[in-house]
This record gives sequence, C-alpha cells and structure tokens, in this order.
Amino acid sequence: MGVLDRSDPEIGEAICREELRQRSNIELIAAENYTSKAVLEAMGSVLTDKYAEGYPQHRYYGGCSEVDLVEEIARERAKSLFGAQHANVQPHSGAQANMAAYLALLDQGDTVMAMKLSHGGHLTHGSGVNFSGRFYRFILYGVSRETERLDYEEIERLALRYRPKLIVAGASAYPRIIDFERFRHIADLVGARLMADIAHLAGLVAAGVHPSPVPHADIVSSTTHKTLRGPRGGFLLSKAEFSSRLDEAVFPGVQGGPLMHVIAAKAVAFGEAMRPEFASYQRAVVENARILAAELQRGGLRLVSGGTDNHLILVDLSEMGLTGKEAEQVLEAVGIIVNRNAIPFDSRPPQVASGIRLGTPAVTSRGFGANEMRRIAPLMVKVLTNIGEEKAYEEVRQEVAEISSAFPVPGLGP
Ligand code: DSN
Repeated sequence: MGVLDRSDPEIGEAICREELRQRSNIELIAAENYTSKAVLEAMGSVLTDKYAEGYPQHRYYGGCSEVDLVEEIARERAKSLFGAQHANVQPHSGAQANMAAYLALLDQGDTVMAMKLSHGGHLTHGSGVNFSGRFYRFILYGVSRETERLDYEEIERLALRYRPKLIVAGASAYPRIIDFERFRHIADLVGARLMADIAHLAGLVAAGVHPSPVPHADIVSSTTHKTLRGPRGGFLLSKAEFSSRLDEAVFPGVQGGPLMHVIAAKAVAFGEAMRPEFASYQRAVVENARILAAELQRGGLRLVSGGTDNHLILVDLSEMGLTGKEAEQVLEAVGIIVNRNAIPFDSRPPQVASGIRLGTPAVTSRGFGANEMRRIAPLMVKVLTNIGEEKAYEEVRQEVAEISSAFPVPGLGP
C-alpha cells in the first residue's frame, strides 16, 4: 500500500491481509465481485473531499463544476445502459435506494407487496426488523412449496385481496428468472405501482441475459457492486413521470451529500458495462452457475428449485444433516467462501439456516470457466461429506491454493 503502511500500519496491514485473502480463496458469495483497477482508482480519488448536496447545476456548494460533469456522465451512462428515461446515481446503497423509492411512492402505513425474506426476498422488502416493515404494511408473497419458484397465481390472488399501492418484484436469493412483465400485469389489475429491485440481477439485465424490468416497472432500484461489478453503492431508474419526486426522495429525502468519488466509480463501471466484453462476461457468469449447479447435483446435493437460471445457486443441506452455518464455516476453513442462507420453508433461524447460497460473479471475473466449475464442485462435495476429516480438508486446501494461484484477482493483478 505504500504511504498507508507507514502512516497507519494497523489499517495498512489489515488491507494487505485482505488482499492476500482475496487472492488465495475461492469467492462464491453471490453478492460479491471484483472491481477493476479503474473503478478502484476513481473510488480512491480526491472526489471524496468534495461536498455537493443537490444535483448537477443545482448544488448547495460552490466549486462543483467537475463533480457536476462526473454525475452527469454517470446518469447518462446509467440511462443508456438500461434504456431508462431517468436515473439517480446518488443512493449510497441498495437499502437507501429502496428507502428513497418507497418515500417517492408511498405514505406511511400504505400497503405494499413484496417477497418474503425467508423465501429469498430482502430485508428492505418489509422485514419487521427493518424500517420498511415498520413504516409500511407489507403483505409478503413467496415461492410454491412444490416448485420452489414464484407462484404468480398466488401473487395475483394476494394482490386482488389486499389491493396494495405498490408491488415490489426482486430478490436476493432466488435462482430463477423473474417475470417482470407478469408482475406488471398483476400490478395493473389492482392499480398498483410496480417497483423492481435488481440489486442482484443488474449486470445480467444490462447484458441482456435476464429480461429487463425497465419497460414494465415505474421505478427500478439496484446496487452497483454485485453482478454489475462497480463500487459499493446504489442507483435508481424510473419512468420520466417519477423523476422529480424520486430525486427529491433521495436528496433531501433520505440522504445529504452524495459520495462523489463513488459516483465517479459508478460512471466508470457503467462505462465498462457498455463494452461487448461485459456481455460475454455475464453470459459466462450464467453458464458457470449452470455447470456448477449440475456438478453439485451430480455429487448428490439438493438444489432449491432444482437448479439455476441466473448467477446464483441455493443448496439445501437439510437432508445431509448439516446446517448452513456449519457448511459456511467448514468451507471457509478450506478456502471456499460462501454464505449460509435460509431456504424456503426453513425450520432453522436465519443465523443458522439450512442452506448455503453460491454465486459465480466473482470467480468469473477472475477468469474461471467450465473446467474450474467442474473442479470446484467435487471439492465442495468432498468437504461437506467428510465433516471433521482433516486429511480431506488438507487435500481440498491444496487444490484451492493451486486453482487460486492460477487466476489473478482483477484490480489486484498478479
Ligand atoms: N447483502 C446482500 C446479499 O448478500 O445479497 C443483500 O443486501
């Protein structure tokens, strides 16, 4: 790190150890990715020093000419990448993007429909421990017990019964295509607004490997750091008629000064996502997930919904007598990083959970392909079926080290 190592060794060394961890482990957390050096450089720039409350040409501070330019470019690229009429690139995170979307569309106490967190939804989609569940009346839909896929007929029945003002479509642990057009149809039946949260799917949508919600949803919320491979942050897209109220909801509604260094990095990431190689990358993400899923099934693991259409896989460990927490820990011990995750109709609390969620965005950024997927799956099966067997762990550790050393981490280089 150079200067930081000398001026603050405690932090400098922690960052160096984190670099080493990223280089030497296989990262299968579905919500993570590796940004490019260009994105990292923009994020680590002097733009972090600038206050710029407001929007381009309408700031509450002087000296904003360069940050105005940066934010204009970020907004234009976001609009063009997703074919949207309006973009707001200021949300600090996906959660704050959602908070602003609700503020723009709802009054306190209004009825909203969204997917249950325990079936793959998100904390900000009405969980009782989140602001969303406390400020609004959420009616939660889920997947069918038989297919473990969204049950659109049930969603329609719920909508007709509860007449929500807003329907939220989107998930953080759902391995199948989301039919945004069908959601629009249901919303129209009851006169509801439709919001799509594509935090997980943004990269796939930008590349055209997942259907886009933009033609159907009134507001689309997202993060920039998952499949989209940008800096940690959020953004919003909308139809033109919602642009003013959405902008007002972000600032001054839920945020103060924008993080201009992060907005610059978002602009860089949007620019990268417009290149043809980004579409090839997203196709590889989905193909890798498909191969990893098939290989895990061949090894005897049960996958929720029987497979995947996108970048993520949900493994049900309950029949193996393992919890998600145990699996997460034992895989980390051999250098394979995943997160425990609830499976639909889980009998265990979320801190323990009966599943693990896997994703291919990060490893695909590193250049892993079909061969690596075919190598990783049996390694995971070996660990999960040999709990407590140090010899098996050591064999897997060696293979993980071998695979990792062959693929540099983008942004860090060899
Ligand atoms: N924490 C994110 C994820 O892991 O999907 C959702 O906010």
